[in-house]
Amino acid sequence: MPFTSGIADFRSDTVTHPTEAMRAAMAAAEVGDDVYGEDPTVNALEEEVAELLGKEAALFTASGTMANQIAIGTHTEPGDEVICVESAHVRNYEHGGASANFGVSFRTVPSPNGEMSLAAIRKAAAGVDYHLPRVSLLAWENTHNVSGGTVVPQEMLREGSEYARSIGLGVHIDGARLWNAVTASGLPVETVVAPADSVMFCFSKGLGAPVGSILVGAADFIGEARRIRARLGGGMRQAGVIAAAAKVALDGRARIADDHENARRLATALADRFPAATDAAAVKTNMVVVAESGLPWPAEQFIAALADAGVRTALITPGVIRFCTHHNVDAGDVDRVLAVADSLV
Ligand code: TLP
Repeated sequence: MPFTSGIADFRSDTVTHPTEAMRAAMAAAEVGDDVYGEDPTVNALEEEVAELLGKEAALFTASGTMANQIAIGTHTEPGDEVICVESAHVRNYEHGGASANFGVSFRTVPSPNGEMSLAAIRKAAAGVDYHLPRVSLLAWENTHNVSGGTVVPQEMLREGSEYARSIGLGVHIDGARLWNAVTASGLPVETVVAPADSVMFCFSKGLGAPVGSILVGAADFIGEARRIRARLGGGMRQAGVIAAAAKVALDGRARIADDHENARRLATALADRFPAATDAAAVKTNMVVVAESGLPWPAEQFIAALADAGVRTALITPGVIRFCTHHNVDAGDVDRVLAVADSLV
């Protein structure tokens, strides 16, 4: 359902508003003090998600950043390094949280699309014995945000994770958009997350809930994660109110396929007009990235013309515009983008 404001906001899938069903569930939610483990709605959600993902336990968190930070804090000791792609959210978009909160830094793998080959992981993990910091964690991002919601090939994820575990590393998946990866791959969620010790996903992105993410893993890992969540000030008391909306969002996850179809149509139509700006074949989930270098006008001009037409979008990295689809933009909003592009040509 489009925003009642008439604005089509493609800046992110974080911008969605709760549906009527979410608001009704929030109003009716049974609550308790979650710091005492007494919120029945949070407890039910954590149990359901752990079972769905084939792990032992789960921890509801205020945000994806908090879930990633807790995971890093639980897997590492100060001075350790985390292997991830150089464009990873955990490295670039969490305001230095890993180093500020836990004294951890990153050993990065160059990657245009979130992929890390076995050879690249081996190379990154090599040489730790005498001189280099200990590496204790391998962190994937699936889907990978800044490359345009790309899905990490499952065999690569499995093989790299198996190697990492064989040399004693923990394995975490930043699955902020896990359900987009699951929808695009057609694999059971349990299979997608099986290679990892911990995984987080967000209710507040493609699933469309107003607030909340969840960290999932073994019971002892989640026990320690709960302690770290408290340290970060992340205990949320009567959080059943937001967990209820998250549950409605999770139950409605089949809708994500519509977002993928809208993104695919937008990418195909933009690629028809500006073949060097966007790679339609690469669009498998709910994002379309458009390179300024392939457009006939500066990105800022396109963004401003879209804004004049009530369509919001933004740069995700310098020179790259990102369009995210979600439950508050529809096929008509895709047409609005294309009409602006046509009016400028
Ligand atoms: N991503 C946001 C911005 O921070 C860039 C967005 O608009 O895409 N992991 C990944 C892969 C993410 O994309 C995000 C948010 C997070 C973690 C953090 O989630 P929140 O915003 O809930 O802290």
